[in-house]
Amino acid sequence: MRRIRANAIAILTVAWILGTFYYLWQDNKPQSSSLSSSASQTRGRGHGQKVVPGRLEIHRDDRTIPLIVSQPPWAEQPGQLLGAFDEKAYLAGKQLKPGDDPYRDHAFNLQESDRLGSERAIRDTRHYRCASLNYDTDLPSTSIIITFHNEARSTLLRTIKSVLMRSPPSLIQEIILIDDFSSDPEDCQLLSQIPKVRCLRNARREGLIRSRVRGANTASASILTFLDSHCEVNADWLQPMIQRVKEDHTRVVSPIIDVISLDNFAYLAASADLRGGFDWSLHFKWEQIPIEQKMARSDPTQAIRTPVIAGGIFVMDKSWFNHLGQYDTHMDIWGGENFELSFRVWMCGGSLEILPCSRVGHVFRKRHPYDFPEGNALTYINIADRLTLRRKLNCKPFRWYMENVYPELRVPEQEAVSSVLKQGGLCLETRGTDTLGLAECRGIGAIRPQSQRWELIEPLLRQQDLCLAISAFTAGSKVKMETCNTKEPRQKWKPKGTALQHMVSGLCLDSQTPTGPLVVTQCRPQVASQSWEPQIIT
Ligand code: UD2
Ligand code: MN
Repeated sequence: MRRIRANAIAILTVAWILGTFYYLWQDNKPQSSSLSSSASQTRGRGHGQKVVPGRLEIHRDDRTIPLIVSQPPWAEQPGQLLGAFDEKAYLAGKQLKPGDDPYRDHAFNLQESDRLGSERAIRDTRHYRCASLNYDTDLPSTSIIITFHNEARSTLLRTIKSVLMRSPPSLIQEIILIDDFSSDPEDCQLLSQIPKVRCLRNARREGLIRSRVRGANTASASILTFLDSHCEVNADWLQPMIQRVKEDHTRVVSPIIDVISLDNFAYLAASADLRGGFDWSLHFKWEQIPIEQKMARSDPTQAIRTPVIAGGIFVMDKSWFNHLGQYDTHMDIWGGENFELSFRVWMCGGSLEILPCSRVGHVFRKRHPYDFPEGNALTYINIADRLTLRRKLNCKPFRWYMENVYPELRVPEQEAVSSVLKQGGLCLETRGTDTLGLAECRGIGAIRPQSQRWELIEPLLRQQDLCLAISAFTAGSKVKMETCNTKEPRQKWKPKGTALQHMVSGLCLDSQTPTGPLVVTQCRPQVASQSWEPQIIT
């Protein structure tokens, strides 16, 4: 009897383990576009200065549309989309040999991409409210520009096919491929057989910047759409972008860039709360939308202002692209052009947006799969022509950009040394964000507590991302800490002797009673409760 029970338990245990494995395997299958409950992916590079760290927060968003996007009504016979092009022969023409490392040539799993085929259903990752938006029926058409250097056949074809299948045909004027001197010229020739596709081949390696300019110069539509050569566009990706550009031709818009796994090609939804940013080594990064903007967003379909774009996927009016001086064609191979264009767009009268109702998947890789013939160090060349252009266009200075477009960016030159601010034997201290007070000075040197470390980077008095602010412009008002914003008048301070004066109200920081809340009062010279002696922390 005991043996029977033991056997039954063993059988049940084995069945349970097998069941769990089967479930996990199902979940990881690339065909399945559903997401694991939470995942995160970093992207980075091993190429010296051109490392692109950044973080894409991938999450399961239960508010997305549960539909699977496969074929829209206009693509009832996908065969017709490709005309005389022989897909099978094209894909069979270049295949991974048994034993080859599937990551070697493209820095993604080629075997998995080839296995998937050129067409598949993916999850519609938009917020469900996106599906009920209406777009103008007379939207202008666009020229899609895709540059590639030794792209895998299956990923490139999937990019093209997803565009043809998931865009209203009337919006696609043409797809311009620029073959940036790939080793095999046949890819370009074969793909040109697809209706609407034109392929131009560079006579030497130019890099993606000059290749895109070449594509833009030959484009016949009034709107340009740039894509990388390993993308997969999602449902209704194009209409929101063209609509925004049609309404205002100075807008440059990009989609939310979803993640296609470089390992199993699963299509994963990226967070809708991110915008583009950078640090002072000019590394692009995804960052959270500032909290004030997030709070003000009542409509999840609304455009998100972004200081910079990732660079690969965007829609821009052609005449605006030309007016702004296209790209700096002295830039080689890869990198930096997204910053240069982003700054110029903002400073010369335009704007940059991410549109949450437009989603495009992209295979983010961890290394460049191609070489940099001249090396990848940035050599500084004469930029006189670009400076002349900026003057001609009457562009605003970079300071304007920092103050108005990206006030959250900290400026390293001004990165003041940290100090404690002493009054008598006590130190100015924060207790949460709402209360400030005087307390015994704690620790010495580098081990001073964060709550007693201050940086005066005029006009801000900061503690990391929080800044000292007055709550009202009248004497006796309390002070508090809030997210730094150089434009916020309540946060502007300057030293006045040993006092700290609020620039707009002219009032001074005052401790009144050592235990009471800190306030601002009329400035009075040499009053102990208004004296703040900085002592630098070494
Ligand atoms: C990101 C951008 C990319 C570009 C780059 C900075 C996205 C999704 N991607 O890097 O578009 O802005 O940042 O420069 O935002 N290519 C050529 N010739 C070359 C090298 C590359 O045609 O010499 C092609 C390449 O095949 C691809 C595109 O340019 O289609 C972008 O290159 P990438 O995919 O290596 O860049 P990525 O996505 O890491
Ligand atoms: Mn790419």
